[in-house]
Amino acid sequence: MDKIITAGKPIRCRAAIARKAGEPLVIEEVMVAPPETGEVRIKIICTSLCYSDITFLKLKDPPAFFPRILGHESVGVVESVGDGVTEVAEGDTVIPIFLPDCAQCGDCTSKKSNLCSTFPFKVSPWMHDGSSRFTDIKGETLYHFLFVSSFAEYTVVHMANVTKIDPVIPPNRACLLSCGVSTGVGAAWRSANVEAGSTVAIFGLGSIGLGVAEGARLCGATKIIGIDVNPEKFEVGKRFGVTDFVDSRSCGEKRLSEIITEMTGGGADYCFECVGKASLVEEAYASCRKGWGKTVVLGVDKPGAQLTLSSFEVLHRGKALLGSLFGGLKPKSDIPILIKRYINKELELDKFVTHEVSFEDINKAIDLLVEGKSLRCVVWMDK
Ligand code: CXF
Ligand code: ZN
Repeated sequence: MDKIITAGKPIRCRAAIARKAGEPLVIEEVMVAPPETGEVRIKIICTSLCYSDITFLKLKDPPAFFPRILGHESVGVVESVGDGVTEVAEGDTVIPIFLPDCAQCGDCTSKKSNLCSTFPFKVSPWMHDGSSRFTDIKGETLYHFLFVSSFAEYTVVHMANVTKIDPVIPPNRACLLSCGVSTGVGAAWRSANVEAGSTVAIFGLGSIGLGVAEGARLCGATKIIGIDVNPEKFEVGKRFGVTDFVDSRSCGEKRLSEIITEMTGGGADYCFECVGKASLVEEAYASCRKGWGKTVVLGVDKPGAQLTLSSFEVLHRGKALLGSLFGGLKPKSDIPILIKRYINKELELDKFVTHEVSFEDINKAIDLLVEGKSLRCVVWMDK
């Protein structure tokens, strides 16, 4: 059969649209415009759910926008490329990643940063040029999400947000590397640079916290303390290398940081805040070792949330506090390394996938995550 030529023309396909805050996604036919200069159109193979999709579905006001195509953890195949695209070609397997990497600016060429200056990361409802490639069947514009919008059979992504990968990794594992798991693993590996023999404290054992545990285990940490409000998380955590557990609701008179300081003989070498709560960042900072302790912030708090740290403590304790988007990973150079480590059976991705559903059941995947029943639910577009 002759191949249907789609390049250069709009594609009509299905997408799961967030029409109203807090309501189930609606699968509808949409039009996906061809890629503009520097962009690619991608046929999504599978996508997984990250908690940020839920956060932006539940929010009523900006930075939430409706109608919108959510989704930002995925893998796909390039269907067509826009002008000037040389890095990938039709048929290549790619991972769209919310954090841009132009590979050329002063930040992208520096080992010290993963924050691109040419295409600064922002929580925007548009492509980088301020426009959309999606319309619904009535011609109404649909908003993008985190430069990815993977809850669709086809999406358009700028090359700064695309990493070409070796298709040897199965798609239902590759998609995990787009956000949550990479963020956790990267935070231990790149942001903190955890050394063998270190002590680590992880505040919040959701997928990101468990990703940190996996990264810390890979780096050779010997004591990995998991802290969570739900004691059942310890059993889950053990499978990810968590060696000790603190139930943050049963600290009695003591502050969490007193308990961690006692357990580590003076404070953990590395603390990771994976919940998104300013008071927990303060507790994590108080839990890390004077002189060399490092606290890494991964959780996303409410807009405007402020930290309160004693200036005296900051001066006298000599600790570091670091923010970490995408775990400090540089998408184009670090994701291929993580894939090699998965293929070499070092990085364990399989244990993060607790459920798999077909696209028609995407709302089930949302419910599983909201109810705390899944770590990662993979949604197959074509099964
Ligand atoms: C997050 C990172 C911080 C802003 C919102 C989205 N990334 C992915 O989940
Ligand atoms: Zn995410």
